[in-house]
Amino acid sequence: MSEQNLVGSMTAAINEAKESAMLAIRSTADLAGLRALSADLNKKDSPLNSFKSEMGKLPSVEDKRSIGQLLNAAATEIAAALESRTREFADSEISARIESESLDLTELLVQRRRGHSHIVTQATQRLEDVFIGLGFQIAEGPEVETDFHNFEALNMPKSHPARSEFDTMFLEYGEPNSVLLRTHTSPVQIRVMKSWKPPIYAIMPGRVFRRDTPDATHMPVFHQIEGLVIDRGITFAHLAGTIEAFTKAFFGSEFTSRLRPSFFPFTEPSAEFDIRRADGEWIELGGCGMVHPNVLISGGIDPEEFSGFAFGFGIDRMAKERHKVEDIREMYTNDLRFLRQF
Ligand code: FA5
Repeated sequence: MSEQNLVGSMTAAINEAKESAMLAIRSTADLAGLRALSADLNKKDSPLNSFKSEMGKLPSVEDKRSIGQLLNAAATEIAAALESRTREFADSEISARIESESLDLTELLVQRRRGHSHIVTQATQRLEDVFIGLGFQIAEGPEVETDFHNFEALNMPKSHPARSEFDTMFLEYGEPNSVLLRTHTSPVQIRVMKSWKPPIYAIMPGRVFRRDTPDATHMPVFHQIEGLVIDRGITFAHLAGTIEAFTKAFFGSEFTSRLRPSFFPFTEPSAEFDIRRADGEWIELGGCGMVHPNVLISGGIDPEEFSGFAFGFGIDRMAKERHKVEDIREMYTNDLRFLRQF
């Protein structure tokens, strides 16, 4: 082959090798493939590198130089293509990783519905706030009570007819009929009198139990709030004034209340406390009266020195009236559609 032909065919072969290298670079699918291709292209016996030894066959210096320049240009072009393809893969791999590792935080933007206190708990807290505002302190007593605290100390000895009004649930514990689920919050009066010294201004909210058949205004388990004031010179006027202030604060100024004569063994005189609804109907909310001297004595307080008043209201009925709920049982069906309204 003449020298001219040799240069011509080497030039064509170098260009072909370069084009096929460029094509291979463009068709690699990922960074690992590109790295393997780069290693192949840089091998000593790769098509382009093998021309470096072929070059020696060229007799003239000019031809060696021109083929050498062609090889260098091809190597530079291939190196540049490898580098730019490497960067392309690296960029898209980073984007893919960012995409796969990113956290979807959109759910945090969705407002979760928060739960809230039950309508009766809300009423209890509001009652506590009203009475704390009037200068009262909160006390609590046990739900499982003794016959002594629930009846005896409240001026209801075993033979007393008023006991039958409280349909009592007794526990099989100790002497028969000596331990029970408290039928009202009044036993807490005795516990407070025994452990605090007058002057006493206390409220005692809690759960009570009676064998009542459920209906629109009755539940076998319900809530009461007891009030007890013991001080020097306390009269029925203080009781009436306190109830009036409480009614306005709890139900609003449009509600009116009345006290009607009644009977409780632990108060003398006694009254029933009613409020008047917008439809004109009177609703009984609780009992009240001046603490009976026998009860003061049971609590270790001298009736000659101190006098006081007490009251016990049904919290469930108050919540029912405040929110105009038709039937008290609705408050305990656990129907979220009902509960979410309050
Ligand atoms: C008593 O329980 C007395 N201890 C109240 C008292 C305290 C009087 C201090 C004097 C001094 P009575 O049984 O009436 O009283 O109940 C008081 C209130 O509890 C009732 O007016 C009513 O609002 C509520 N209540 C009574 N039974 C139920 C029931 N089964 N379900 C829901 N609320 C009830």
